[in-house]
Amino acid sequence: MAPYLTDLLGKQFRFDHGHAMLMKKGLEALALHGGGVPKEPGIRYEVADGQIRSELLVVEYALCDVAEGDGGLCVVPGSHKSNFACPSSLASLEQPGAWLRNVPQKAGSAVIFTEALTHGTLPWTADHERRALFYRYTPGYMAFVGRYREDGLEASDGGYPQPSHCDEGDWSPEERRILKAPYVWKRDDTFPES
Ligand SMILES: O=C(O)CCC(=O)C(=O)O
Repeated sequence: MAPYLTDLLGKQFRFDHGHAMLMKKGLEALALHGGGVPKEPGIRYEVADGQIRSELLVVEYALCDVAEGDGGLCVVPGSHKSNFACPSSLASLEQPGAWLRNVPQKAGSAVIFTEALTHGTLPWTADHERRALFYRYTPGYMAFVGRYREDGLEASDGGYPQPSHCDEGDWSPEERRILKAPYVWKRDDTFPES
C-alpha cells in the first residue's frame, strides 16, 4: 500500500483517522458527497507538474464479499475532475442511474479513492452483514479531523494513538512516522525507500 500512498499523497503521507462500518440488510443510504467542485479545504485533487496529488484519501478494506447490487460504496466515476457541482436531486440518491456505480469487492481487497470523488452509500440489500474498514490518509502537512491540542492531550472525541500508549519498540520507525502529527519543516519521509 505504501507506494500508492506515496504516489498520491507525497512522501510524507500520514494516517489521519479511521473507522469501521457495519450494515445489516435494509440499512439506509448515505447521500453523495465530495466532487471536484465546490472546492473544499482538505478535499483537493489535482494533477500538476506530471504528478497526481490528493488530500484526504480513503483506503477501504472489505471484510466481506460485496457483489454489484449489494449496496454499500457507490461512486460517480470521474467526478473528482468535475467542474459542475452534483445536482442535489442526484446527490440524494433518489434517482439512481447508469452514472452511479456500486463498487464490487472481494473480502480482503481494498479500494483506494480520493474524498474529492463524488461517492456515498447505497442501502445494503445482501443477507450477510456489510463489514468494512476505512483508513484515511493525508499529506504530511495536513490534518483533516481536529484532534490535536496545544497541550498535547487528546481531545475527548478519541484522539490519535500516541507513542506513550506503546512500549518502546512496539512500533517500527515507519509506524511512528505514519502516526506523526501534521507538520512541514524538516519532516522525514514516511517510507524513505519508496
Ligand atoms: O463505503 C461507503 O459506504 C461510503 C463511505 C463514505 O462515504 C466515505 O468514505 O466518505
